Amino acid sequence: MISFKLKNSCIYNTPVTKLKIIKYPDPFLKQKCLPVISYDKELKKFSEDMLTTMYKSEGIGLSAIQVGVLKRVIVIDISEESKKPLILVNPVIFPSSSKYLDFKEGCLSFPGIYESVKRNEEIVVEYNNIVGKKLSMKATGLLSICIQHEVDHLEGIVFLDRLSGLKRNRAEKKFLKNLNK
Ligand code: QAP
Ligand code: CO
Repeated sequence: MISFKLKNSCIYNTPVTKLKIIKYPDPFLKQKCLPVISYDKELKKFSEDMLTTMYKSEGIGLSAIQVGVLKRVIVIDISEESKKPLILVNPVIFPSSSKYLDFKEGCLSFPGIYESVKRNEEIVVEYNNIVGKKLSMKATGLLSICIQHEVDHLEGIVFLDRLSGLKRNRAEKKFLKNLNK
């Protein structure tokens, strides 16, 4: 076999992959994710694959744990035409008002169920971008809810965990029943 190395070569098309989304009640989703420490091209490719997976599944948010990776990475795009992707690495949330909001949430790990969850209306999120630069932003409304939902996943928390006992049991039963259909 002849091996050689091409000089000045360039990859024009990086293949994008749709990752498999882990569904509830897989116990994998209960784990805690670890901070990202290296901002390399593998992390960049992974976050792009997460976005591809989210867009193909018609989601607005996805966390790394949902695709089997225990790293503190989330991707979000709440824009109408899927053109404003956000990649947040090692995100930390600080509620910035005492106002709350009830919103009917869904989750790509719970296809078909939607339940109303109470969350902080306004937050500041500190995070690193894809090259490891420390940034912070204020978020309100749907973006704020989505960031809180995705950061919960990094702690092994799913949205049903945020419901009261009775509502939670009802929603869980409904979801599990539809699973075997
Ligand atoms: C989390 O969830 C979220 O059941 C992201 O059949 C949701 O992208 C935060 C989805 C709402 C705030 C508000 C769910 C797609 C997508 C499904 C999602 C489904 C297809 C959920
Ligand atoms: Co979710």
